[in-house]
Amino acid sequence: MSKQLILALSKGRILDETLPLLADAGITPAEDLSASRKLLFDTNLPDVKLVVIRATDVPTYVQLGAADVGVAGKDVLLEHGAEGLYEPLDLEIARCKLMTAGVTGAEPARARRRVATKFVEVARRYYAEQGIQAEVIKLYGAMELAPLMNLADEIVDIVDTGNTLRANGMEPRELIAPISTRLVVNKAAMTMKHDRLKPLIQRLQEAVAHRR
Ligand code: PRT
Ligand code: MG
Repeated sequence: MSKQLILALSKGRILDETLPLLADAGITPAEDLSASRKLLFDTNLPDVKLVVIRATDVPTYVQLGAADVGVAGKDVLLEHGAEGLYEPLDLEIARCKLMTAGVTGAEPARARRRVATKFVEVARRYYAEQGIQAEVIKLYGAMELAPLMNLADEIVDIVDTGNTLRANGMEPRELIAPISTRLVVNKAAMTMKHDRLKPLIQRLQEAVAHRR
């Protein structure tokens, strides 16, 4: 295994908040990420490279060792599973909540509940733990539409301000998990590249603490 470090960053809303933390830890991209169509970037450090990928792909890259380190939302990690990954640090950015939600004022269906979500594993686990029979329906976006269209009784989705739910006649119901962005590390890399990873994690931890 080479001593090069590859960091997998989630594109989308997490990226803008990740870059200042990385900068504080001494890592800056060699070019403007948003101005480029590239996916693999050099940094100021010759042995550190960045890949900028779909948030949902980050755990896969790190788990399989294509990247040593990743930055991903806890929601994505809960859905993907933690096998082969260490989660040494909460970056405390992009905070939100994984919640159930339903049509405002409507009673949750008592019998078998139809639940639309992109978080099918999280939803299955949650309803099973609650002892609620649920039929989980996989969607890739616009979960808020599902109850309005009578596709589902409830959704499992990310809630921040609740504005998206309200705008669609829905309300949050139960909290499944508080969410923030986490640093994940490939388990083998943590051992093999410990002398490179330990100071990086340390510096990121200081950057996070500094922001509190
Ligand atoms: O594009 P892709 O399908 O991969 O993901 P995405 O566009 O849903 O999300 P992206 O890439 O912009 O960011 C994803 C990560 O940001 C998530 O994995 C979370 O960890 C984190 N995060 C933090 C959020 C939010 N806040 C958030 N508010 N991800 C999504 N939202 C969405 C939510 O899906 C809902 O549509 O915002 C809406 C709710 O916001 P409120 O304020 O109206 O409640
Ligand atoms: Mg997106």
